[in-house]
Amino acid sequence: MEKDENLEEFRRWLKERNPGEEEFLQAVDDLATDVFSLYTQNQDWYDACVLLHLCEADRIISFRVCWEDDNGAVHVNRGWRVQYCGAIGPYKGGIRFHPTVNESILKFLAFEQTFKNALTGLPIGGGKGGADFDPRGRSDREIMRFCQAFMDELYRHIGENTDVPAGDINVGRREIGYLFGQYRRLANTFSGALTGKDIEFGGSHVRMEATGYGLVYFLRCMLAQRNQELGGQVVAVSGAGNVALHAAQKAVQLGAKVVSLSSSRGALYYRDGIPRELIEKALDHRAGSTELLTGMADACGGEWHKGSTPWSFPCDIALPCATQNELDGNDARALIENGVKMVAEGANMPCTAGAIEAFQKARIPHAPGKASNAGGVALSGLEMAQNASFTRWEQERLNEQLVEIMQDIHRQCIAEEQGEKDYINYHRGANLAAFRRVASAVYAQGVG
Ligand code: NDP
Ligand code: 2IT
Repeated sequence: MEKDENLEEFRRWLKERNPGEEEFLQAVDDLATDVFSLYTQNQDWYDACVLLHLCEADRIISFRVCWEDDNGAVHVNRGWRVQYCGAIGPYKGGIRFHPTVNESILKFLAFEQTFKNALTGLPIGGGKGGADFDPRGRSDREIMRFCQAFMDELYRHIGENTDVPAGDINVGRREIGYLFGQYRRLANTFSGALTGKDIEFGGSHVRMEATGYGLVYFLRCMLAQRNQELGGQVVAVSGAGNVALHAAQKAVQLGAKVVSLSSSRGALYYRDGIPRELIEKALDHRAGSTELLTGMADACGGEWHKGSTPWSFPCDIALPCATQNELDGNDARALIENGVKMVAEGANMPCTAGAIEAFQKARIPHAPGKASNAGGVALSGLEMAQNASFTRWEQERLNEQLVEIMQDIHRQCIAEEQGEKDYINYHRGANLAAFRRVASAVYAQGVG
């Protein structure tokens, strides 16, 4: 039996080849389950082992990051860049700084990114990077020195036509500024080798907002498909970072009631809806998420649920926007019991396989991150286009393009979905549409 002749054989092969890499196995399994028959039925792709090709990164660079804290103590961290698939364009994807970062997590993120980027329709390949660095409690100078030390190695592997990193967890505008400055000094070139830059040095309008706003634009398409509107819906959001706050802001602007936000230490719940001014003020905060949310709870009279997630609160729509596997089967069942009608992922792979199964069984439309959070990387693609043409586009035009891209991704999901009449399996739709584009590009460029 060939390893890609039968899904069970394929799974066994994959597991043996990537021992202990749970997140990577989860991400590949999720895609392979949906696309396996499409793959085996396409003789060209099958003969060229396209699926097996896509189970291996083009390359993984791992390196030492050595830096000095404010007291002169030296720290040694580990950094990575996973250049997963360059068949559609330069490697593209964020950088994450978090103590939990490891090769499995970055491989899963780079794998997801490859298919997400394909859905945007833009010429961008898939990559992801990061370090096992914990920025919590570090001074601004320490963050700067860490970013510089990280770039001391990374700079030789990236470039506007090679690999273009951006932000992810704990890497935002400030970190991208430090990373870009060090890249510019070392490479002695001013180019669009990173996205998410400050508007004053090559950044794009709407990039900061794009993931959260794009998520809500996608959600609006899902609701419209069912002849529903966002106005008046009760929305539970998790996380309190870039994606969560911009999603909350846009949802409230469009008339929804956002009843929760969360951090790694607990959840804020406010039944009457977190006031818009508080969400907007939060976008400028510099404190950690927990300090921010406990402060918000005091300011609006909301409840702080220490150690909890938002998934036990009643809501119509759930938007997990914090991190991978933050919503499991039990959480999904609690949400369903409490009346959830729709779920759209702002984070990458926030729902476990058990959660997805529970939503699908209950016929709750569930959008996977590779479709619903693609707005961020899409705007990054537009930042690359502006940098390459030495120009800057207006905010309104970029927002319209973001809306169109999210509508187009929604259309692609539906076009692929030939399931039941009354229920759209966005998961399968996104996987099929994305795989079709990546597999065609890999095949057309020859085995190698
Ligand atoms: P931020 O660093 O801005 O915010 C992350 C938020 O998630 C914080 O509130 C953080 O709380 C919380 N969080 C992090 N880890 C955990 C955890 N283990 N358990 C519970 N909460 C946690 O990151 P982003 O908003 O940029 O990213 C959030 C998600 O969205 C990630 O999955 C990322 O990959 C994805 N994403 C990001 C894009 C972007 O453009 N930034 C684009 C597409 C997807 P605390 O401070 O307590 O850790
Ligand atoms: O997960 C993601 O899509 C991101 N972190 C954004 C990637 C990018 O290159 O803008």
